[in-house]
Amino acid sequence: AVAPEVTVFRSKLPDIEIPSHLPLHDYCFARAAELPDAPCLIAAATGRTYTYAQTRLLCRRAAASLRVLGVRQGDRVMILLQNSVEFVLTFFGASFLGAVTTAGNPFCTPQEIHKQFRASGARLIVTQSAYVDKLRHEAFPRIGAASDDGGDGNALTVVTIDDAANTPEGCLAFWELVASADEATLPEVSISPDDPVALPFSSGTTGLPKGVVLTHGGQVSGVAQQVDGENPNLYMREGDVALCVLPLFHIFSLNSVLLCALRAGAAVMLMPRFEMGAMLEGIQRWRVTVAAVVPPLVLALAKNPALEKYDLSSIRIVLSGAAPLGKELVDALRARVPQAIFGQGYGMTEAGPVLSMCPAFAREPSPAKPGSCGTVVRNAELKVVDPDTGLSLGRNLPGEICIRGPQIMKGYLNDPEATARTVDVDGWLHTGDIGFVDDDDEVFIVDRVKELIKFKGFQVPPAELEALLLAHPSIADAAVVPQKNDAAGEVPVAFVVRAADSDIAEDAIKEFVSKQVVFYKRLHKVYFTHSIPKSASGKILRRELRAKLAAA
Ligand code: AYL
Repeated sequence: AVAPEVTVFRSKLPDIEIPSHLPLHDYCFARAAELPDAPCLIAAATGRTYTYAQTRLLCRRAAASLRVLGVRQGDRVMILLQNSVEFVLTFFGASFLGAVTTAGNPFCTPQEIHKQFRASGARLIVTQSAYVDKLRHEAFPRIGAASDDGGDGNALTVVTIDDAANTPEGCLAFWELVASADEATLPEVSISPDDPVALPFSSGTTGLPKGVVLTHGGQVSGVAQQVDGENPNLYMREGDVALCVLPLFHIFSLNSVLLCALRAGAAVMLMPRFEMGAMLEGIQRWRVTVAAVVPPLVLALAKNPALEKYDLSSIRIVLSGAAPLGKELVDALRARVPQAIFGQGYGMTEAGPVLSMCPAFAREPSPAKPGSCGTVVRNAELKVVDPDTGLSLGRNLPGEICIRGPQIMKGYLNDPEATARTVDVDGWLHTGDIGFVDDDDEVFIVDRVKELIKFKGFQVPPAELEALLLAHPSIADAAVVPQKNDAAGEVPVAFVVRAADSDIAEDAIKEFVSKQVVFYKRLHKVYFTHSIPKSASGKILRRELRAKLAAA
């Protein structure tokens, strides 16, 4: 039989040489020797600035500290922090040892944090004192130094970044460890490109959150595809200041802001949380040039009259990602930041994460249309397939977007079945996104075939909420689907079949869920129904439920 023809879309920019043999830390700090005194990290909250030489040295001391605590190559370290210098030091500290970082959202509930903690196999958590009570939940091992656990080796080591005087009982003070660490004691670690470096969690196209194994070689490739070469797709250079307000525990900020900025020799302005006044203040004070945002942030900026009071003239790039950005929204903000180029990146945690990037961000820019997610990154292949037949589609025909290249995940942690469902034998990663490529090679995302709900760019896996609902004795069956929402993009809503004789009310169900989940997973509405539509094989027919909502 003749193999069916495949239309493969490539970047308009030529492929580049990728130094994927380098460990991620060496790759990202490659310019530190040349730019020792250039600003690397700016802690917006305190105004403290760390040069490239200082940052690299502190990362190596953080590595030495982790090693003293028993962290070895291949071990997992959990970070539960808002954006901070300590986040960066821990991430690279682990990398220097060949250890793997799994970063969690500190606002999650103890149960949610515990799931990631347990699945990752971490034994050490770097956090701040405000979150330590969550780790005292019964699900976690007892907090204590490895030596005082009675010898069973099961104690949980917790390092807190607060002033030493505020270190909670049983925890260790980050800066005391770093101050007494000797980077000269760091062993030579031999790291191969295939070794894991980061373990973010994502539900992918179906089911519960899973660990996404991202390797040194993969992350080096993913960053290089954005910022390396003669004509970088996302042009950043020394002197640039990148706004880092999106959480580093999400791959967008970690990869496209932190790792890309460091590789390019730019500075990263770290903001612990989104607070409009502080953010505008920081942009003005530190002359931010590259702002990574999500659509709800664009909306908040566009609506805020206070913008007029700040000098935002330093911004030259506004990179939006993680959710669709409409033309109207861009137009609303453009007037306030007229000199900036607005564009999108399209990414997925499993894809390493970037699939396509606005070509107007390149050193030699080419235009992008409103609503487009840019063109596929260099050194990668993108195709669009019919979601039913799997056959490749040509230009302007919407289908499931697939990506292949050195940047994609190695697989899901300990889950070969889920990996095989997502990355096929030919190496194509199936995104579960519906989109098309137009005559100018620009990618447009139009829909999603996967279950995922996105609240302000945060992942809300329906399967997780459905499992919680089904555990309630008054609920016989349930399905959770996205509903369109102006402020958040999408919000999760539930269809619920009450158990026989139950008259449980909407509020009781909402509260039952709220108590167990982080804020963005809360149900916004409960619709009572007599049955959940399912396929013959028992799969929820989510499309039918979404259509019902659209009609309502
Ligand atoms: P995850 N437009 C529409 N949908 C998007 C976009 C976009 N620009 N970007 C991401 N999505 C959706 O794993 C899409 O459904 O990673 C995709 O499969 O939390 C899903 O979000 C993945 O969600 C960048 C720019 C990273 C974006 C990202 C996104 C990471 C989000 C780096 O430079």
